[in-house]
Amino acid sequence: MVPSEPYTVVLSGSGLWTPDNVITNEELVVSYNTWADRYNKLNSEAIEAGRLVAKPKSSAEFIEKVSGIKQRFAYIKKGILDTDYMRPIIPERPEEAISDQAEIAIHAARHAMENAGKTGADIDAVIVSCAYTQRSYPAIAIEVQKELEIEGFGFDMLVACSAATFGLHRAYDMVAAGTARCVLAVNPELTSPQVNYCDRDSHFIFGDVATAAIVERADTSTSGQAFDILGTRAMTSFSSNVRSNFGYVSRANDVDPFGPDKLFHQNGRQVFKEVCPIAIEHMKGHIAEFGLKPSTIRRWWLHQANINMNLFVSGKLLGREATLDEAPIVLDRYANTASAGSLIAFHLYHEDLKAGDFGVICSFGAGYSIGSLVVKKREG
Ligand code: CO8
Repeated sequence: MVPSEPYTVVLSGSGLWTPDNVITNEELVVSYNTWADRYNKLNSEAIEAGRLVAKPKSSAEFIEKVSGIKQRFAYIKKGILDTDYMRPIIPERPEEAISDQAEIAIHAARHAMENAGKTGADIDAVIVSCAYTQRSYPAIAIEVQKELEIEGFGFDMLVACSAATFGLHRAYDMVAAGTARCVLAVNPELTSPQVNYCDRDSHFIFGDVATAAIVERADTSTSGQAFDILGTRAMTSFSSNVRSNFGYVSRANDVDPFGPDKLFHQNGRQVFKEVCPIAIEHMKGHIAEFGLKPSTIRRWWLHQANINMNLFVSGKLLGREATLDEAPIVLDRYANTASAGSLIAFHLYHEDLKAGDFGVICSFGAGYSIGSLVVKKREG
C-alpha cells in the first residue's frame, strides 16, 4: 500500500558486537618493527643499491599522537602479530556453515532487535552495508535474513566509510515510502583482512566490529529509546586518496590479487585536509533544513577515523572545543572501524538524551562520501 504522506520514521534500537581480542599499539609496533628489521636485513644489498626502499620504523607514541588510537579489536588475532604472516588467519568455512561476516552481523543484529523489542517476524528487510563483503553472492544480508527468520528481502551495499549511514538512509526511505514497515540495517566491519600490516603508515588504523540498527514506523515502535529521523543527507565526490583495488577483475589482470594496492592505502594528510571542510558544511546545511543551529544540537555522533579530525570538525561547528559529552570519541578503544564508528558512538552514548533533544549521526571519508541523519529523541 502506498501511503498518501510519508510515514514518520524512527531509529528504535541499536546493537553492537565487539570482538574478544584486543591489539594494543605497543603489540602492533613490536611486531611491525621486527618484521621491518628482518625485511631490511634480508634486502640490505638492494636497499644500499637504491633498488628497494628500507622499511621505516613505527612508534606507539606517534600512533596515539596523530590518531588518538590506543588499541583496536580483532575478530581473529592469530596471525596479525606473527611476523611470518602479518595478516589474520581466518580458516575458510564450508559452504554449509554460516559465513564469518553473517555471524558477526547476527550478534549485533540480535542486540539491536532486543533493544527495539522486535523479532524476526516484525522485520521486512535486511540491509548489510559495510566497506567489504567477504563474497559477492549470495548476499550476506540474505544469509542474515535466513538465520534471523525474517521474511521479505535483503541486499548488500558498499560505500566504504559511509556504508552505515547510507544504509540507514535506504532504510529510512523504504519505511517512509511504505515499502517496508521495519528494516534491520547491519554493518559487519571485518576490516583486518584488508589492512596492510607491513605498511608503517596504515598498519595501526583499523579494527573489527559490527553494529546494527532497527529503523521502523513510529506507530509500530514500542522502544523507550526511539529517535525520530527528521531527515537524511548524502553526498559523494570521487577521489582516489583512499583506495583499495581489490576486486574480481584482478584474476583477469594477471597481477598479484593481494599486492599492496589491493589493500587499504591512502594519502591520509590530503584526506584530512579535503574531507573536513566538506563534512562541516554538509552538517551545517543539513541541520539548517530543520531550522537548527550547531548550538542546538545536543550530541554529535561523528565518524571515528582520527581524533584530530573529530576535534577539528566539532570545533569548527561549535566555534569552540566540543566536550566528550557533546561529541563522544570511541576511536581510542575501537580505532577506525570503517563505516561503523558513528554508530558505535551512537549506541554507547544515546540513552541519557532527553525527549526533544536533537542529535546528528555523520560519517565522512573514502569515496569521498559524507552521510548524515538528523534525529530527535522521542518521549520514552
Ligand atoms: N610511526 C612513526 N612515524 C610515522 C608513522 C608511524 N606509524 N607513520 C607516519 N610516520 C611519520 C611520517 O613518515 C612523517 O614523517 P616526515 O614528516 O618526516 O615525512 C610523519 O610521521 C607524519 O606523517 P603523516 O603526514 O602521514 O602523518 P599525519 O599527521 O597526516 O597522520 C594519519 C597520519 C593518522 C593517517 C592522518 O593523516 C589521518 O588520520 N588522516 C585522515 C585519514 C582518514 O580519515 N582516512 C579515511 C580513512 S578511510 C575509512 O575510514 C574507511 C575506508 C574503508 C575501510 C578500510 C578497511 C581496511
